Amino acid sequence: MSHLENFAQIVDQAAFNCQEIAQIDSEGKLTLEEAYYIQKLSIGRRLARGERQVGFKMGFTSRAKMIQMGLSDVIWGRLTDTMQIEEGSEVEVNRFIHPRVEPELAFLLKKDLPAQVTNAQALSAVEAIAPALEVIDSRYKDFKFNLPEVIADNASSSGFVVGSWHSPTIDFSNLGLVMSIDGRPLHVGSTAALLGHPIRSLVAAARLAAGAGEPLKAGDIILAGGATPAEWIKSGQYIEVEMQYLGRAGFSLS
Ligand code: 0L1
Ligand code: MG
Repeated sequence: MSHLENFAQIVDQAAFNCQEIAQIDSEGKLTLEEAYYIQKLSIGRRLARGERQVGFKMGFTSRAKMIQMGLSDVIWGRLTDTMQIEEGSEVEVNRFIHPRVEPELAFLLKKDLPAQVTNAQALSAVEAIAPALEVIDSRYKDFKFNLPEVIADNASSSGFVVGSWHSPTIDFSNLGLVMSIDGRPLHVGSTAALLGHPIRSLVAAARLAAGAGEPLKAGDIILAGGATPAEWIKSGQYIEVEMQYLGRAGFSLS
């Protein structure tokens, strides 16, 4: 087994067993290319166990966060069917290590997308949009990682909830949203936080997924990125996002 396969096994087993791990690259030797290869191998292990890939997640799509992290591009990860949490349902907290949640906009595609598309071409491939929540649950101890490490760890993605799908014909460039826990509003934001317009996140997803040899396909779900800071969550809470015109998406943790 190569050292990259070994790293993929370590992050996959951490996710599978809900057990935190030490950083795999504390000396900062991994390249971004190697990190994405580890992610691919690690998700490949899930697919080999029978999971199905249903789409992609985009990360660090807030320009402020990108600049703060010294990044020049967004990051991405893969979504599988077992990561999806049914809207309104209850999930056990022991399915996670130290979960946090962030509000997102989700896209559902009706057409395949090649690597290079304009905003208008990306929009024409969108079947529907929905309010969503992403559960991020870094497998690393104390949520501490460098950039290649978080990429190798599927960009911290662990779960997601999607609300009702709506036609993308409304202007979704600047929809207000509120994320609340147990009815208490914690973060207020806008879809404009996603690269200035969420469609740019989909354009970036098309470029990055095709660049990795896995172009976006009809039926894929794309999470466009966190629109506010993420919030820690714990057992007994009900977590919800309400988005202007699109309604709510939520789940509870038991
Ligand atoms: O925006 C994102 O979904 C990035 C998540 C990776 C970083 C983190 O775990 O905070
Ligand atoms: Mg996210």
